[in-house]
Amino acid sequence: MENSRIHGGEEVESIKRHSGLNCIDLSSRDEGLITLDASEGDLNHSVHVSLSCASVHACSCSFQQLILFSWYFAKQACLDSGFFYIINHGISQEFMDEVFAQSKMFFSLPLTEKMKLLRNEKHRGYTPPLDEHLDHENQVNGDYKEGYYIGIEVPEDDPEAQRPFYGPNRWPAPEILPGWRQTMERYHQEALGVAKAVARVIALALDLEADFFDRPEMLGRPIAILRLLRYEGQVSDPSKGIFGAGAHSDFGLITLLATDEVPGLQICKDRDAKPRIWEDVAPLKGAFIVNIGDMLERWSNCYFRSTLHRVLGNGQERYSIAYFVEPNHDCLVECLSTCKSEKNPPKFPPVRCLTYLTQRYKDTHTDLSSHKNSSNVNSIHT
Ligand SMILES: O=C(O)CCC(=O)C(=O)O
Ligand SMILES: [Fe+2]
Repeated sequence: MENSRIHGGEEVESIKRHSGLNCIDLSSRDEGLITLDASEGDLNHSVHVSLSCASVHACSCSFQQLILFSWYFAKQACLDSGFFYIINHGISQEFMDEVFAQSKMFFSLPLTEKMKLLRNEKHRGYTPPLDEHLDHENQVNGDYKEGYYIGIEVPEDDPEAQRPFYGPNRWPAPEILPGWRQTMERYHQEALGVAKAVARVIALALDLEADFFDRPEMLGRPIAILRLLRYEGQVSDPSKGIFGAGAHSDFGLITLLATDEVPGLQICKDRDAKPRIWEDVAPLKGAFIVNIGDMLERWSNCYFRSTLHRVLGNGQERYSIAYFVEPNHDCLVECLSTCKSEKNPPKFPPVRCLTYLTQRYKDTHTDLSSHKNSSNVNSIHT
């Protein structure tokens, strides 16, 4: 079903219900086998992919003839929309439920408590509503969501702690939220394992060695940022520039997104289309929604596209957990040898990860000094 929104006599966007995303099943990652389950359901495809091997091993399953196409499916997921689900990723449902429960407990604290943990210049801690403003062209205010950033924990006395995006995290006091820190640290670690597994599939899909992204300057010592999110139960109105999260693409290599059962996420496969067509991405219990970030678009010379997405509030409170995966500060993000040719020269100049990421955070986040009197936060909570 499709419907359109008319703004000033001009059709500005069109909503197409239900984007059928590809689904990759990671359950065989320790077996060294690649199998393909071509079952069809709500999801377009379900693919079993080995992540622990660089090449296709013999496959004893009855779908042998389909093995040849397995990378095609992995690749297809990236080419189709830059978004796909992964299931059987190894993080248990019980643990995911616990992370969501702890996230809810944090956000239900009084605003004054949360503001004590306001994000710092290293992007650690609480981000109040409107702190992020993702789409300056179409949003009147910022995003109607609050968040909490947790990065790689680097102790103060470690020289690496001096680097941007590294250092100690901000943690709620254990008397207020017992076990919170332990839960988030464990999730951070487990999510990084899943991200590395997905990065191996992506490397293979780009005709690279499977461990290409495992190198120290990449995901060996990554900038990986966990972000808890809560959308207040507000109804978005694109015609008035009100969004839960404005249209954007993520900055890094990939993002792993876990959501509750409340819908709201939409993708737009062609950012230049007029009108833009937005497709709903349905929540899928137990799955991560994976999307490709802008650095991977640059690495792959636009072969894999980072897809525009946004969140529309429908009046229900909504929780999600994003895990943003970026390489090390010093990583030079430059066109991969497998993605360029004489006829297809690099479309972007090389850029250092830190330079790029710093700029993107600056472009999308409020100046920290504006929170000094925090009147913009209070005004939307009264
Ligand atoms: O909450 C969601 O579903 C999406 C969040 C998102 O896109 C982001 O934080 O970059
Ligand atoms: Fe995003």
